[in-house]
Amino acid sequence: MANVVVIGTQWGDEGKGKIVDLLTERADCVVRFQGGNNAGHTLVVNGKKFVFHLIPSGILHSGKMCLIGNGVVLDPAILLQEIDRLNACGVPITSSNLMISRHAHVIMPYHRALDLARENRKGTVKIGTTGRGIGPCYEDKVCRTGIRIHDLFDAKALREKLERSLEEKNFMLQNFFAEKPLDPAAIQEEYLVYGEKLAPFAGDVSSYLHHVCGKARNILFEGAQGTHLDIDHGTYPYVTSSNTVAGNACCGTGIGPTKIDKVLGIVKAYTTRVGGGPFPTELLDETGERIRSVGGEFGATTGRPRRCGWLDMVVLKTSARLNGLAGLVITKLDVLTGIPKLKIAVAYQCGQERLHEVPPELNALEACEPICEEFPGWEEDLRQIRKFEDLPKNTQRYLRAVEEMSGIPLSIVSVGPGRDETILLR
Ligand code: 2SA
Ligand code: GDP
Ligand code: MG
Repeated sequence: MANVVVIGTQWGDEGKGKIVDLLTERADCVVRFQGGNNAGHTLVVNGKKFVFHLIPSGILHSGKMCLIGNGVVLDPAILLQEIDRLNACGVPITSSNLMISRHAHVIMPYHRALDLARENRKGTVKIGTTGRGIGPCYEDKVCRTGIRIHDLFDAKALREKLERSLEEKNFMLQNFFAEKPLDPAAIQEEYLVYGEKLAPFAGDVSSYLHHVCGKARNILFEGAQGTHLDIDHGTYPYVTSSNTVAGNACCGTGIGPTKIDKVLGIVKAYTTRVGGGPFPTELLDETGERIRSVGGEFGATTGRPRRCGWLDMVVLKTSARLNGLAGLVITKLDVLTGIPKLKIAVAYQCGQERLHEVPPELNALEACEPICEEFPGWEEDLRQIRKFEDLPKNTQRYLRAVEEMSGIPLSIVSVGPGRDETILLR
């Protein structure tokens, strides 16, 4: 292996968790670099299901270091719950397998309150956030009023920051959203306890990774959400509040770009999206419903039904450019079994223009109609297959078409949620 960034190429939930778990066998450490507990990364190992929101998906392998970088926004109660749950099921979490950056920003109760209040306000654009306080926490980071992990270790500094923040936040909550104000003393008390519990895990993630890189060892960078949810490059404003593209693996952990060897793009064999925003290949019919129920397409954090549609090469080609993809992993191929005719969008018709990449502004994208190519489906169950040559001919044709159209070589194919339900190509 090498230092590899694993990125979602669509709108999230491509199966990044499963693939990161699989690749961890060959890695030394796994690091999250953006997002927070809006993410839901699912692993199925020996028939047991795990959903991780903050803890990197390599944690089930013993002897591997999992790290949460400075670019992550961290809700301490959720992280502590995940730690407790893992400890309870026989996966001990200690400072020798988990490190969190002292510089990661902390999601506070007012971040969650503001996120929900904005989403619930009538007459405004609904992004369809997860309601976890992600956006407001990143706002405070950029505004330089955020609270970071190391602030939870200093009662006086924490109280001062809380009072300053709450002056403004309570004004907004009460006067603009007609919500209850929050009490700094109660928050201070609660968060100092979190600080005490998290202190053993806090460290300098950048230095740790630098040391690992110095020894030419293998780091996996685990992306969350997907490329088209990127705050700069995604379908703004229907995006999350962090940079989800591969470039942020550096900023979100504190390592230099020369240390990244490869970017692997995870592609679901069809497309899903949860939350608002344009989705050119969305299927609002029986096929969409069938994909949702066979694929179990419900939010791993909120349980919301995910919108489903055909695979979209315009989306994938744009992702290839934005991330510098060197390899593809296609997941959930088994979900397409039994659909007689499959479609892949190969371009968009936008007025008189034919586009091969996602147009940069939302109104243009909303006016796009997908131009689809049809592929014959297959009836065979794929979940027992472990070699590319053993896949039905039509499945092979579908995969080769994705590879040819994207120009990116196929590395791995996933035919089921289990760690072993995988075909390795190279
Ligand atoms: P937020 O909460 O501010 O990040 O929401 C902004 C948009 O980002 C989308 N988003 C996601 N999309 C797909 N999967 C995500 N994780 C969960 C999962 C989602 C869930 O694994 O299923 O359980 O609902 C995720 N997180 C954020 C979100 O839908 C908004 O469109
Ligand atoms: P992530 O956010 O990208 O990690 O993806 P999620 O965990 O939110 O959603 C992916 C879902 O698909 C999870 O329930 C996985 O267990 C499941 N999954 C992953 N790969 C496959 C696959 O190849 N086939 C099937 N049927 N399910 C898969
Ligand atoms: Mg997910």
